[in-house]
Amino acid sequence: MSPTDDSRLAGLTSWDSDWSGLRVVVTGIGKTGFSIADTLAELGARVVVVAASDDAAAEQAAETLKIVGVDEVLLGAESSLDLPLVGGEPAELVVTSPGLPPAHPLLVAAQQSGIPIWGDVELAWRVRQRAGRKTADWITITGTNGKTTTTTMVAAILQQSGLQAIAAGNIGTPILDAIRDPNGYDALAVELSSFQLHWTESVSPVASVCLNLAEDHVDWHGSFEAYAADKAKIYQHTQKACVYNAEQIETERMVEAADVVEGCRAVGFSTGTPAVSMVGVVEGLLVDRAFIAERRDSAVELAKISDIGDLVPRHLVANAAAAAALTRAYGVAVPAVKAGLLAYDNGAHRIQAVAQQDGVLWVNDSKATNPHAASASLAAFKPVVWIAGGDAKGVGYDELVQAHAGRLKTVVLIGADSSALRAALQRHAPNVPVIAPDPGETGGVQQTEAVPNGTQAEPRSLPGDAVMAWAVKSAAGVATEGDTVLLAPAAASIDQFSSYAHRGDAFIDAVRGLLEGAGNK
Ligand code: UMA
Repeated sequence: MSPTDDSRLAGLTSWDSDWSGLRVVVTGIGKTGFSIADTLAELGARVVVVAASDDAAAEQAAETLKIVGVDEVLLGAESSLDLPLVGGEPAELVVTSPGLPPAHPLLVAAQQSGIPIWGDVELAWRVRQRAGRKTADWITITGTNGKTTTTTMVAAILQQSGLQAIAAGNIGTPILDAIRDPNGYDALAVELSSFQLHWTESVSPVASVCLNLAEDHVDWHGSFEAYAADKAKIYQHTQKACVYNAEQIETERMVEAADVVEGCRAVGFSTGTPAVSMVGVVEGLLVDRAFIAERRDSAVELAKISDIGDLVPRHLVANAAAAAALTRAYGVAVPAVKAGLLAYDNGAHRIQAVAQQDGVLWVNDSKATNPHAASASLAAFKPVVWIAGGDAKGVGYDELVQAHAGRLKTVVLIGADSSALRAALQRHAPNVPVIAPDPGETGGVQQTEAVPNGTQAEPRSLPGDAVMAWAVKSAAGVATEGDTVLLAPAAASIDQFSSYAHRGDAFIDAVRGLLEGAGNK
């Protein structure tokens, strides 16, 4: 069989199709690459994995993949550049991780040889149907900002409506893991990055949204136009509703140009009064003027904006309106939207908007006590003045800093010893300014260091309050309109505070104290 036998690939549209012996090269051995290779091995394909990484995690993943039936794993920067043979013959398909840009030599070689390239999302869509299991409906979400928040809200609303549903995709759980869950799901809230959309052709979501569009990832895509074109693919083949941002015309234009399923509607979301066929806001209420029969002259209340949280910044209102539009399009009943938005509020100290003044949003995510949790909140904002550090618990920060370097405007370090985080910043974000406590600036810090050996300080005598006041003041000195100051320490609090709640309260007190002081000037 020639490497370009498209008819075989065209027939691979379910888990139960004949994948056996298909010769596939998989790129990457991170979360995505692992899920792709594992899936293909289970399907009976012949798989060679290629990845630049050759650290302990990659070696471990390679060992596991060999055990589950992957033919070969080639690790290391040099071997990752060439397109390998599979069982001595040319590959019939490449399935790639999102981190590799299309200009990557291996992908260019595949294209030049006429070998099709899919992403994990394309593969997941094709294997989503499996005899004897539920087939989940997909609601797909992209946009430059707010994807993760909106995806989380969509999942919460779906769950509150009684459906088995989770958030998956770029948000962190590879979509192939969600697809292969033995219990199955009714619906998936799928966050898709522009990288994933680039390699996706067949996905046909029930409802889809591009939340907004701003310049991002130009290095990967080659140009802003190419990035925008990949974002626009979110709307392809949508079945019921293409949801667009009524406050950003580019997203409406994408919908107009999209090739959708007959009968699919364009539905807007807005943070203002909604026109017909929109979800928007009237007098502090989130209202639906799209999915009710009497939409020409009335609207139905879905939730109060205050249901989302105490202080709701505009972008969060927009995300909630989009999530409501997507889930209403799917047929979710009105009360589930309110219940979902209430459930979305994960409680105090978890991505909690504390104040918004002079265009700067102050967010408390003291509960982010490890890099993974901090990653989720960092992903929700840009640009970020990041207050971070604490008891690192021996974890590494390379991946976290690498993933979010592009969002960081300045980092303000707290914590008795934040050397691990500082080193990672030096390695992966060398141009991002780092502000660290200077002896004398935060009397409290010096006090701890001066505590005689073996003396156990009482929790409240820990220097946390003074450190936090210093950190907030330092952040205020660099934050300008449009920035978010985010406390997401990626570390435990016990070195300077009695608990993460104490650390969060210290942040809230310091922010309010500072802003009230500024307001009184
Ligand atoms: N690799 C190469 N050559 C390269 C680049 C990478 O071989 O040139 C290999 C690495 O050696 C490694 C693997 O590829 O083995 C890493 O793959 P990856 O970078 O695609 O990362 P994953 O661990 O698979 O995580 C990906 C997403 N990462 C990216 O898109 C960069 C995660 O989104 C996502 O959560 C995960 O899949 C599950 O779906 C992160 C992200 O930053 C959070 N996304 C960007 C964003 O949101 O802006 C798009």
